[in-house]
Amino acid sequence: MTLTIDVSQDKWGLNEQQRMIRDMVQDFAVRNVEPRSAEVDRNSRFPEETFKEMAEMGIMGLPIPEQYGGGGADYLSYAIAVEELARVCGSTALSYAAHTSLICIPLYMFGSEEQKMKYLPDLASGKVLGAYGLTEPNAGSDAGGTETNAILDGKDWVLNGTKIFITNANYAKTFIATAVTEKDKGTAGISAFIFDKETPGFSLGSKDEKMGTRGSDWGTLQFDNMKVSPENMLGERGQGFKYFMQTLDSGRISIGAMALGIAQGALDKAIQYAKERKQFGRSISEFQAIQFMLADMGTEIEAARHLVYNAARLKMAGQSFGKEAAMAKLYASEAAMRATNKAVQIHGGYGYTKDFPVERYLRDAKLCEIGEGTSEIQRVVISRHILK
Ligand code: COS
Repeated sequence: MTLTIDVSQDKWGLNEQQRMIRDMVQDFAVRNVEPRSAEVDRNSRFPEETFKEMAEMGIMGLPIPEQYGGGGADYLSYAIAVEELARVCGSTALSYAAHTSLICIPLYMFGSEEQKMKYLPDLASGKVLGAYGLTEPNAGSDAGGTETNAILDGKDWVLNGTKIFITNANYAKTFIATAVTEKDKGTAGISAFIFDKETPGFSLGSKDEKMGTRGSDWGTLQFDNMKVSPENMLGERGQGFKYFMQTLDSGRISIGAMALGIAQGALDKAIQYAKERKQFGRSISEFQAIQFMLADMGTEIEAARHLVYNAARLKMAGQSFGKEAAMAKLYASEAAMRATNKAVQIHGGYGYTKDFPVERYLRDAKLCEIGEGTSEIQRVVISRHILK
């Protein structure tokens, strides 16, 4: 039997378009994103200029079909774009992922044709930024415990409540948020609404100081008798919880990709430092203690990449992928914590300073164990699938 090797595929089985997108985003990340990464972290500054550049590149709605203003690429290409951005700047990767997979994707998946035509072209082209409101002061892991309510007043819905920790809140123009429309129906009484920043009754609340991903904006959404017309309900009444759960299934692939990129970036920096740093008359990369740390990091990163790419491929093939997405996010984010911790250790005292980027990678990696469902929630999701 002869084994044929498809020369258009590389080690990760990427096709020509996926490799082209990877190379393009990698080049952009190194040239434009990395030079800003330490400053945006230090000043908690959302890099608006980077997002304008990414809009010009056409990657803000990468997995959305071109007819709606998107890039028409597949989900793996999008995950790779997140990975390459995270390799140099976790903040940029997070805001990018939130915009694309938490706003563009649910609008595309659940929106009516009118809603898609109204909102997607501006969002997917990156002309405007989007934000997604699920989390509340009393509804974090228990997303079904949503307290924001929507009451029918004539033909309009009137929303009251608060959403917290919302990525891109202060820079977004279009929002999607959940609210309880039927109190006695549990999660089946939750609906989702699309609205604009200028909607009367909507305001932005205070902004908490973050530990990591400090260049990625987040904020509080406040609804005080915010009136939303019935045409702005996303999809069907009472389906909001399920829409958001499905949105998070996809979103978790991108947080896995973000963790993978952070881990890879930390390994890149650790290898460079280990080769340059001399102690006891030789490069520290010649010491087995350092080599073993690098070997563990490399092994876990490859395992994480297999999980993330596999989850993306299952989604693309139209197969069930919720378990695999949760596994990819869980493993990649915990591997990123181990890898970034080792990268700081390899840098020694210098790693503990702001003069080297690895301490930022460690702080950014922590987000991946919490955002879009904590590691504990991923284990709940995985075990439910396994026991089903
Ligand atoms: N896709 C489609 N439907 C889903 C689903 C999914 N991934 N997950 C749950 N559902 C459906 C269930 O099938 C159920 O429908 P029926 O009532 O018709 O049977 C309904 O949604 C309620 O599901 P369930 O009973 O499992 O809800 P729980 O309250 O137990 O919550 C978890 C389940 C814990 C998994 C959910 O609350 C969760 O993911 N929490 C984390 C939230 C999170 O990630 N927050 C971070 C936001 S950052 S943007």
